[in-house]
Amino acid sequence: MLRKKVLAGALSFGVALAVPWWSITTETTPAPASSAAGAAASDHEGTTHDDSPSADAAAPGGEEAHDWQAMDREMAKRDKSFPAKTEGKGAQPLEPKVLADGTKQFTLTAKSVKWEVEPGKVVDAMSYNGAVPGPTLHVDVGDKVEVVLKNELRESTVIHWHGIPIENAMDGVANITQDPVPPGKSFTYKIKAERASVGWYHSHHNGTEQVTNGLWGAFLIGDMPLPDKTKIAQEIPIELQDAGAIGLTLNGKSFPATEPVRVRKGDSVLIHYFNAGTMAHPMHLHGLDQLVVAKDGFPLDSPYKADTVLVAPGERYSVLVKADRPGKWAFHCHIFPHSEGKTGMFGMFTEMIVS
Ligand SMILES: [Cu+2]
Repeated sequence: MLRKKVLAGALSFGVALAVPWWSITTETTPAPASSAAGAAASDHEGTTHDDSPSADAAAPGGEEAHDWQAMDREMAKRDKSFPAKTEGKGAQPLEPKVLADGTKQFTLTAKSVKWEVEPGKVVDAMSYNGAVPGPTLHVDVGDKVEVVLKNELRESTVIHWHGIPIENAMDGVANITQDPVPPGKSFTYKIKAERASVGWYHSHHNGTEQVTNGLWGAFLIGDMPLPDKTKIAQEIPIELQDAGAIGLTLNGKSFPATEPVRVRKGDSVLIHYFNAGTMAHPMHLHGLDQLVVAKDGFPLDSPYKADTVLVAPGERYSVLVKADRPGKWAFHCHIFPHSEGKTGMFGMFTEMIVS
């Protein structure tokens, strides 16, 4: 309500442009709860308050203002609830069944699931084996691999192996390389793990819905060669989504239910970003350098440092982070409408905690 009034006021009288930038800054920036901030805001006492998230910031002439203290309280409550517990965890390693001839066999069952994206937000998702993202498959170079897709969805599906060298008939694109797998049926994909890869798998049937609703996962082959033969303490997938039932998430969860990356000081961690979503996300890590070592699983001849790595749909970037500064480092998509708003952090935000 207040927002509409404010906007109407600004449009009718053209006052907005007359408001000096510093007064806008004062009112839009959540101030620290200090006495100075309290004094600065004291001229707004007694004005109409609107605690709803739609209460807007700058009012023409500073006559009307929202309740910044309520805003701070709401933000703090949400931000400090991190890491919040939710049901279900995606992107977990899946052990293969080893067949008599040494073939590593995985079974991925496509099925509907109620998926808790953040506390209290449960969506109707599609999943492999009941989790979003689906299990992480990791095999060695030279392995013979079979993946049995069982379709328990109410519509047909297929699996495409993105970034994995493969025979055409196994490429998993409905009506291009195979018939769609109908509900109740299975299909076995045969893959020879030819070379080290940071690949992923996803539906290629009604992809707009099936992928954004949860049908994707990571598929790693071999080990990434690292500069100076760096020993890593952890290898972590960070799988991005921004649409469908799953929405703005890291590994299938929205802040405050995203999982922090916990690292011991001095350790190195290898992170693989995967973008299963519909737009590019600049992944920004505070305080620690990201050394980009591979693009789409291909090791770079000249790794480079960045603090923000833009990951477009379908892409993978592998970054090496040396945890040389202790602290709780914000780690988020730098498109703020994907990660931070007037109710606090949300969506694609987590922390790298170095201790
Ligand atoms: Cu983003």
